[in-house]
Amino acid sequence: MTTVTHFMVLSNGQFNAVYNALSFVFAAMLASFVFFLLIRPRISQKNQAALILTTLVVLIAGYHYLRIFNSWNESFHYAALRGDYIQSGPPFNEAYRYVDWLLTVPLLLAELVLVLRLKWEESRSLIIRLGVASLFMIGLGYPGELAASDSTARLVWGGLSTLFFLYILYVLFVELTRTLGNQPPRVKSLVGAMRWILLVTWLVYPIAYILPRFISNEATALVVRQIGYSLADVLAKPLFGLLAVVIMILKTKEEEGEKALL
Ligand SMILES: *C/C=C(C)/C=C/C=C(C)/C=C/C1=C(C)CCCC1(C)C
Repeated sequence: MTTVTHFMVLSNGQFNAVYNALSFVFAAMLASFVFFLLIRPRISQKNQAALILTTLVVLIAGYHYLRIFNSWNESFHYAALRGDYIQSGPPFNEAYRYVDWLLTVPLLLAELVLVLRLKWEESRSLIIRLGVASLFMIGLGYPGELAASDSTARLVWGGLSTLFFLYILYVLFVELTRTLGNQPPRVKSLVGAMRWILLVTWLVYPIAYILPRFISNEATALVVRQIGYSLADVLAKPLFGLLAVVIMILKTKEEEGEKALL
């Protein structure tokens, strides 16, 4: 949580860049939520579990973006005489993001496993281990987020959190690969794409976490972080979900023949 305890000033451009980014992400979450609901009848019964997860993820994230957006608007006020924005309301609350991740990250990982429709014992073991690791990754990151940006505490908590991040990557890129042998080629390449999107977009979060250490201007650091998180969230949730839906459609077609064409 970036609790700004002293007076911060944002230029017009800085304030609006974050305002527009947050508003855009809210729209993307809302639109993908409606899309996932509408596509439901075209997805077979066996693929519904993964579809429900992706629908919940964008619903939860959409709700939190609304709260983050409101918090942003409440904590800065336009100073007409100066032509910039002054931090004058309650502190901008970034705890919403951590609550959001605590719920959506295990769901996203379960979605990636469920979309493959492996044997239940295999899926269960993967989902439990990925879920527990993700709770540790986020839970351990949070105390560091509260610590000062140049503190050792931030590095230590961030480092512990990263160990669990590496474990998740190990499970996805080593263990999961072993189970991909039985998947049809098109599904294999889509799962490959999902894993790469996951890797590249999830790296944004630890980078944004450590960034304030290297950007000394507090306002710039805040703006860069918020825009970084916003972009990562659009790719990691709606876009990731869209790829999962394409896999579900392919699997539905496989079961029901061509009549299930989109
Ligand atoms: C939709 C939200 C997603 C996919 C959030 C993902 C968040 C992470 C991968 C966070 C990772 C962190 C570290 C690896 C170290 C520093 C602390 C965190 C929590 C930012």
